[in-house]
Amino acid sequence: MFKKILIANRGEIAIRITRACRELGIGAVAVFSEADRTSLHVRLADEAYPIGPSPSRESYLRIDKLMDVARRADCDALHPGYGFLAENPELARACLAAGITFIGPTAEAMEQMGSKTAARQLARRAGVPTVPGVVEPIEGLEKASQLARDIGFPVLLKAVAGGGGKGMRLVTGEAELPAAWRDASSEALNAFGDPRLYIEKYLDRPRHIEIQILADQHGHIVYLGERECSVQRRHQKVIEEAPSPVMDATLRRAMGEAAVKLARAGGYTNAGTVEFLVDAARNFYFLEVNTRLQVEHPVTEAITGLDLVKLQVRIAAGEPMPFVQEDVTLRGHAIECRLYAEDPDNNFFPSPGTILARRVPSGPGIRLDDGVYPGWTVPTEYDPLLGKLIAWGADRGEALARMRRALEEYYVSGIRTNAGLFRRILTDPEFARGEIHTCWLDEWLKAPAAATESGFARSPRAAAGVAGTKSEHAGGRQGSVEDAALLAAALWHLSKNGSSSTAGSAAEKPESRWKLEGRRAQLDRAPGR
Ligand code: MV4
Repeated sequence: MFKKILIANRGEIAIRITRACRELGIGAVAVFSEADRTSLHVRLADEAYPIGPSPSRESYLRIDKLMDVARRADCDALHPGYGFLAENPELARACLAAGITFIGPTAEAMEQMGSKTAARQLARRAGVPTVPGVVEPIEGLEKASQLARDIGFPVLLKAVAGGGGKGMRLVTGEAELPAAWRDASSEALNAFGDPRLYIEKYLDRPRHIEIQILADQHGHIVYLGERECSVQRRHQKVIEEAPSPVMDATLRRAMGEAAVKLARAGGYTNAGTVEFLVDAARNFYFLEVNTRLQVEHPVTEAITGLDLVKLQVRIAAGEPMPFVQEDVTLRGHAIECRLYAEDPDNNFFPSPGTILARRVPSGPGIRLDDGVYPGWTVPTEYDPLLGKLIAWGADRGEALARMRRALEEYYVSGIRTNAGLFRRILTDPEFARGEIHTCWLDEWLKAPAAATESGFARSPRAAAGVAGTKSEHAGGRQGSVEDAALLAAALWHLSKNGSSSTAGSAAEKPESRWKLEGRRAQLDRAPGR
């Protein structure tokens, strides 16, 4: 087993990896940029080394600096976490050259999966269903036009180097193709330095369901069930859960076995995720492979009882898989909310700043993986993810109820967070029924009236939070008797409980909560209701 692992990351995931190291009796070595000098991941590690200025280009993305620290600190392995260099084959190569074990797949496996067309070719060869379309980059507009007619509109243009929806364009008819082609390829060139595109049949409102796989270096590959990740905003996951509400044992086995087949064909090792689109008829189509530990891995851990990071480390050290597929049993249901320092009522604008106070939820079925503490300033330089709140329950209903309860306990002051948004989503009837797809959240956010109605069912304590910050409540609408009554009730609540923490449970975004109450009151007065 390794003696010391360099953790080439920051924030909650660096802490998650440090925890695995501790449990395995392995030293955890942190790195930090200037902006992260006082960050929690630095404090919790055994050793910590500076790697340069705050911009990630000059610190967390510098392979030379990471390798330098790994050598100086005498590390025998490196864990890349997610983001930054996690899927960069050059880091895996540099590790190999320095005699340091990269905790992840080989550079070759990462390269193959990095090209979306190469991954599609691999899937086709392995007999894994792909969306109808091409597996080679398209040469030019004329060729694209002919292919689009063959496939049949609507089609999607996608970037060969793609990811995150960049360089992707929906084309509903021939006439739109030239402009879409130009836009998509210049966007792809900008984002990835590679303008090449391919083309797929467009699926209407599919779900995003991904299979977690684990492969050791001795040819044993298992799948650890799926994660439903359809609740996304602009291609960013917001809520994930496991199992998927649409899954059954037959489909799970079919998708799991497809994922394993693909991994085997690609010579894949360590933890990975095979993403699929699933249509309304529950046909599944391979989308892409993520060659890293994912943000949402805890929901899989919650329902399998496995520790994915420890398994990654043990597999990288050459140990055989400690169990077989038949041993993998899924128990209960888990859901994860990504807590961000951002303002949902101001176009999700990042809200960095100093955290003044924080109350962490706990109790049955609750896990909080975060990387912050009161007095710490959320840096402006990086993704403003504060952490992840995970709820487990015996079934989906219990998991959702526990998540709602935990979100009410959660309180942060000094910065805005998206916790209030989760409180609203989690009371939405469609969400509660699991009727979600990849466009669901973007549409939900565009329909404030629907969100309002579904977002009403909240506790009296949440209402107290509304008045806890009185200044912004008017929000451009007329005051009313209802407002006055609500305000009085909330103030009474506050005075009775005294401390600001009581009001805090829902206080990050008072303005919208006022609007919610007000709109609901108006709806109640409307004729016919
Ligand atoms: C699609 C699709 C519909 N049809 N491909 C978006 C990002 C990229 N990874 C793949 N994406 C999609 N590909 C076909 N043929 C719809 C999406 C899509 C999506 C996929 C996963 C998660 C969220 C999404 C949001 C919008 C569109």
